[in-house]
Amino acid sequence: MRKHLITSAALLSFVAVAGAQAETPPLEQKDRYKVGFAQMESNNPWRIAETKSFHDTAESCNWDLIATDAAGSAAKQVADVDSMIAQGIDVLFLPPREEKPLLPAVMKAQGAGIPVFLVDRSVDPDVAKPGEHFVAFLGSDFIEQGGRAAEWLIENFEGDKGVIVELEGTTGSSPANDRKQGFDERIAEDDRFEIVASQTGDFARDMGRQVMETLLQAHPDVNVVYAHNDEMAIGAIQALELAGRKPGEDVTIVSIDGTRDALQAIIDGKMGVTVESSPFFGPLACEVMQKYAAGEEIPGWVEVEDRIFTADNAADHIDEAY
Ligand code: GZL
Repeated sequence: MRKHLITSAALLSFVAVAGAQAETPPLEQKDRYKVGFAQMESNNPWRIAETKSFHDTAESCNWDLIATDAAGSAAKQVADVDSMIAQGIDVLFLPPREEKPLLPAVMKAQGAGIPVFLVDRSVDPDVAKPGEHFVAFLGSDFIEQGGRAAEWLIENFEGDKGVIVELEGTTGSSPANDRKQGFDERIAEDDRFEIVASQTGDFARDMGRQVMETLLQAHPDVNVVYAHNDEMAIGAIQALELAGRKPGEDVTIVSIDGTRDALQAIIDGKMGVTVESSPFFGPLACEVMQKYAAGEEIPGWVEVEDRIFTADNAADHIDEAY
């Protein structure tokens, strides 16, 4: 804890200095750019699809791309950014694994005169501001995603009593914080539902399965699972079937992302809905970076619009899924 406090104190003083730079560093227009993409992990289809999206965009956007993988460690993700700064990148695209631990990476890049774009997740909004500490956040409205999952459940659940187990994403990450807030606030408006347990599965399939197995023991009457992402939802389906339950018949599964396995689970009648959270950030990153280099004003939040996949349309979209 003491180390953390030192970091926080050091960080706050650094922010005070960095905060003095009201503007984010400029990006000069040039033929080729040395671009850093510091990925947090590659343990699920979503992460793999996002990283591929950046590699697939590099040549068409004149990027010499330096892409790293922190294997699920926020500390290593910070170290990866340090290394990119030392290599003299022109611009940094960062999906911060957790809101607070990645603040030093944002501040160091800013302090080194490197414009930072946060993709797919953000950092602590009480400390770092768009247009001041980073150029912009490119990503979805996670609160709305959680709210849409709850709305689908309210509209489509036919029972009198919904006993909900919630599988949360990575602790301290902006999607986990906001998807919880959005769902919990909206579902509270319908008194048929009660969230009896809420626990992190770290956005991972196997941990989602393990947590579901444990919560099923404690709450055998569960008939709804809300997972913050499809990987954990698929893991929960595995746990439920191993316990003799019938997902889609005696348990309603609601989730977020839109992966191929989730769309297949919807087609198979095991999952009710998945709210899209697209991983394909490469083209958007290119477009926004080019506008910034051209001196255009970039909004602090470049919002990605999300579709919703149900039994009505899953088969129409599975071929484009990842
Ligand atoms: C959302 C992204 C989340 C996905 C998960 O933008 O941060 O992280 O929803 C992924 O599947 O692990």
